This record gives sequence, C-alpha cells and structure tokens, in this order.
Amino acid sequence: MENHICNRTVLITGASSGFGRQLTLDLLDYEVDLILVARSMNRLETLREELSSRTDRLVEIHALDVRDRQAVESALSDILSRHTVHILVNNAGLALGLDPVDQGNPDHWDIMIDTNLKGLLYVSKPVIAQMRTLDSAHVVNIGSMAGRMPYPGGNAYCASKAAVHALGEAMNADLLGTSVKVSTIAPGAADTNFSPTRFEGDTEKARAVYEGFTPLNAGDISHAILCVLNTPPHVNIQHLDIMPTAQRNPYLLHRNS
Ligand code: NDP
Ligand code: 8X3
Repeated sequence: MENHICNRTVLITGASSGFGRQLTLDLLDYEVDLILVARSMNRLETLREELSSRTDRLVEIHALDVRDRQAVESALSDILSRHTVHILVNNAGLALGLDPVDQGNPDHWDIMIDTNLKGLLYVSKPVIAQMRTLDSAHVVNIGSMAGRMPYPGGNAYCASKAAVHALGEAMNADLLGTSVKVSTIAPGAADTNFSPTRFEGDTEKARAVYEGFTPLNAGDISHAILCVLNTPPHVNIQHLDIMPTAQRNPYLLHRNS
C-alpha cells in the first residue's frame, strides 16, 4: 500500500484493545507518531512498551475516559498545545446488553450513548478545530453495521452507531471547502473484546456469537482503516461497510452446523 501518511501524527481512541490496538501496531510500518487514548493505563503501558521496542517514533499514552467532558477538554488542550494531530481515529466504543427495549438497562444506555456518541463529539471538537488550519487532515469514525440495520436487542447500541453515521455525514458537510476528510467505517461481526464486554464477562455467550463462521478480526478492520487513510488528497472515502463473507447483513449470517 502507498504511504500517504508518513510523518503524520495519529490520535487513536480505544487504543488499548481490539481494532484500536491492532491499528497502532500496523501503523508502525507507516512512520507516524502515535497518541493513544483509553481508560486502562496498564494496557496502554504494555502497548507502549511493545511499540517502543520496535520504533523510535513518538508513542504518547493518555488514560482518559471519553465520557468525561472536562477531562477530555483538559487532555486535548494539553495534547494540541504540543502536537499537530493530522489523523483522528474515533474508535472508543462498546455495547452493553442485548435485551428488548422494555427490558433494557438504562444505565447501559447511558454508558453507550455517552461513550459512542457524546465521547466522539467531545474528542472531535478540539481536534477538528486544529485540523481546519492544516493542509491535510483526516477523521475516521468507527460506526457499525448495527447502525445501518438495527437488530433485535440492539436498540440503544444500534441507535448510538446510527448517530455516528449521521455525525460523519454532518462533519463532512461542516468541513466543505477544507482539506479535512471524514470517513466512517461500519464493521459487521468482529472477534475482539467487544462481545465479552457486551455480555459482561459471560464467555459462553460471547463465544457463541462467532460460532460456525469466520468473523472479521482486528487486523481486517485495521487494514480497512489504513486503506481509507492512504488515499490521495483528492479522494475521500466517506463510508465503508465491511462484513465477514458469511454475513451479508446483521440478519443474514451463514453458520456451518
Ligand atoms: P474492544 O472492546 O476490543 O475495544 C474497545 C476499546 O474502546 C478499548 O480500547 C476500550 O479501552 C475503549 N473504550 C471503551 N470505553 C471507553 C471510554 N469511555 N473512554 C475511552 N476508551 C474507551 O472492541 P472493538 O475493538 O471491537 O471496538 C472498537 C470499536 O468498534 C467500538 O466503537 C465498537 O462499537 C466498534 N465495532 C465493533 C464491532 C465488533 O464486532 N467487534 C463491529 C462494529 C463496530 P478501555 O477499556 O481501556 O477504556
Ligand atoms: C458490532 C456489530 O452486529 O455484532 O457493532 O452488533 S454487531
């Protein structure tokens, strides 16, 4: 793949696990500086050690909960005073529960909406303000097929991801006439820590999600993000759906019995 992002600074939220973690590792081949955000400092420190043994580039880590507006404002103010962020990957997110809306847990709804939607807005605002002054910049939002085609029990999660897709379109509209591109990637079923988180550690339930077919993995999504980032300046992939071959939409999943 051509390298259109050499010497850029990339800020990734949700870098401690899954898609975000794999992307940081894959970005080692692209000669970029990395600013990594997640809540768990331990996992970020382990990741930084692994990265630092393989690169001399900047690897800066920040333990930050994207739901905490004041903490995000303060951390971003500090980061942006010291660095120019050319690429933002809004990846932090989660699902909690899989129950019909009348049996859903409102605390779960708050966490999903605060993380997947409001956290993304909080992080994007200051970064995009700086990006407007740059010759080229790129925001990648991680949406979901769950936001394209809601499924039973997905309610608040699906709605939060549909909102991410709407935000991606709205950001592109806001940034007309600038060099800031906005891309939204909508993955289908991918085997990460997503399902263990959704089912709050119930490993049987989590494993069952991926039984009988080959799901996407973190490397597949990282590859898709890198493809989107490595387009020439005049090309903006605004939306990308990516699903396992065995899954054609959230309802149509072929499992080997
Ligand atoms: P993981 O659970 O493996 O990773 C989620 C990441 O988000 C972790 O690094 C976690 O770090 C971080 N995160 C969660 N909440 C917060 C928070 N409040 N503040 C900061 N960071 C947070 O799952 P995935 O890699 O699969 O998920 C990444 C994104 O992809 C999510 O937005 C998810 O909704 C989306 N997605 C996933 C799909 C899948 O099937 N796996 C399919 C479609 C979309 P920490 O816990 O350290 O804070
Ligand atoms: C995650 C995809 O379909 O497993 O966003 O909910 S799905």
